[in-house]
Amino acid sequence: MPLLPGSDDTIAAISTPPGRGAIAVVRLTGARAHEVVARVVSPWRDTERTAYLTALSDPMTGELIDRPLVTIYVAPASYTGEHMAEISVHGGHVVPALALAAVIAAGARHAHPGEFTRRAVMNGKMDLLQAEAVGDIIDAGSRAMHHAALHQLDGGLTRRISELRETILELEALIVYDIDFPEEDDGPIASRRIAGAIADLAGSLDAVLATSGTGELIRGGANVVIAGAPNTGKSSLFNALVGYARAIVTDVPGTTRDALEALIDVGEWPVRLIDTAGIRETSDMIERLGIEVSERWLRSADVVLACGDTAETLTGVVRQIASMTEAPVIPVRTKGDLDDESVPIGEGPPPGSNLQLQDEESVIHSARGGAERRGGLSSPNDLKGTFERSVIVSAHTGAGLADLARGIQATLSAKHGERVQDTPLLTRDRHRRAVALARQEVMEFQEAWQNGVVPVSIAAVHLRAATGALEDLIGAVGIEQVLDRVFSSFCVGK
Ligand SMILES: Nc1nc2c(ncn2[C@@H]2O[C@H](COP(=O)(O)OP(=O)(O)OP(=O)(O)O)[C@@H](O)[C@H]2O)c(=O)[nH]1
Ligand SMILES: [Mg+2]
Repeated sequence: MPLLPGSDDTIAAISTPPGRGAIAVVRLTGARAHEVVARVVSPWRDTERTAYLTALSDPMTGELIDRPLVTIYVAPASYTGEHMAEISVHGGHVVPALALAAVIAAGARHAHPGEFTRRAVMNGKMDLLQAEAVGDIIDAGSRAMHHAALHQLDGGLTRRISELRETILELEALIVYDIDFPEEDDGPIASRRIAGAIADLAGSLDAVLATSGTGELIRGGANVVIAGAPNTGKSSLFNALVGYARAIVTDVPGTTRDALEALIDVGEWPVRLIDTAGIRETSDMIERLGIEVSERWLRSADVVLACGDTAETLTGVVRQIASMTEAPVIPVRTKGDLDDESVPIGEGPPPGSNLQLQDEESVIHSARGGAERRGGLSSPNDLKGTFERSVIVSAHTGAGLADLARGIQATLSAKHGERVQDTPLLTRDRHRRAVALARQEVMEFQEAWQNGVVPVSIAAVHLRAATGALEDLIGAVGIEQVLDRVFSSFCVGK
């Protein structure tokens, strides 16, 4: 039975990225997928899940297009749950396009974005969270995101959300029992049990909600902003960490105007590294706009690398930057190769050790002197903590870069807690909003139930809404399953 209007039509798409490549895959799904392929290939074989070599021709002209491998899948044992076919043709710009045109001419239509996975959801092959995980695996820019997405595809988050949903349904059953047997001896016990169940539920919802910070950080990467005065080697440091010459580097102060971003995968926490325009007073309008962008990034930073190219200037730079951001600041002394006391590669102190004790003392001293600040660090001791993380680097020799990468990871772990592998994470705003809504509804139920202003059966509407929010999150939850559960907690004969 088609679940969507028109979902019984057969769709086709090139499933591999465009451009040169050894192979490209044209994929079809729908009731007539096999029929369509049989019209364009010869020989045609209906052997399931066995790739075979055949000839693909234009169904109108009979002209040979390629010699592809064809694999067919018989419903429901396929990705979408429908009849499917995959035609593996040679890659490049021409053959895949001709192959797609051939299957369209033979009766398929062009697929919409995500339509294969959408059909998989509609046919119960996966839920919404798993469908999102498919997208996340494809888009993963880091091992951490890949790992989280794989866990989600495996059903990790679905199981956790389903458990929460079960708990709400159990609470609802308890309420129904309380309504039906108010005169029972264990009436007050039931009330205590209900209060306990609500508290447990709120705690569990909070625990899941608490993963959203980590989840969204892993998905988007932590914003690590490189900031400082012009010409201090920020873009050079950015390029050295990214691994290629992404940003323009010159000896002219004010080179970087707009902020540049790159995702780097240097440890547990994926990092979105941001190179910004050097901060200074300027009459150049474009540069000033760039500085405003730097200031915006500083406000949304998770960690800031405050760069100064001499020990003397670094102190002032750190204080200035700290006044512009709430994020932890790592002081970075750049161009370490120009400094006799710089740390050669491989001989640096272990990560986290104090590389700049002298500067730390001087900062504490000057901070006591009452420097003008607009927030950020609030006491000299905060600056002390900041300088404990300081690092000397050279973009030219690579010295200190590994220490800096470790320092960034350690700062993120200190801020967000150590990552626990294989715990389901809320990685999207949609997830967070759904669980937050469920929590709010549970709290509203508690209030209504405690106040006793409305009958409990009416207050329980909030529990239904909480369950609904979690069901929307998972998607594709069979309505029978919900109804079964609700009616199983009703009394016989009611
Ligand atoms: N010796 C040495 N020179 C460096 C190093 N890093 C950068 N430089 C030089 O410092 C100058 C400025 O480098 P940039 O990376 O453009 O500096 P920036 O901070 O991005 O400058 P703006 O974008 O203008 O704010 C260039 O001439 C670089 O070659 C380094 O590690 N060692
Ligand atoms: Mg620059």
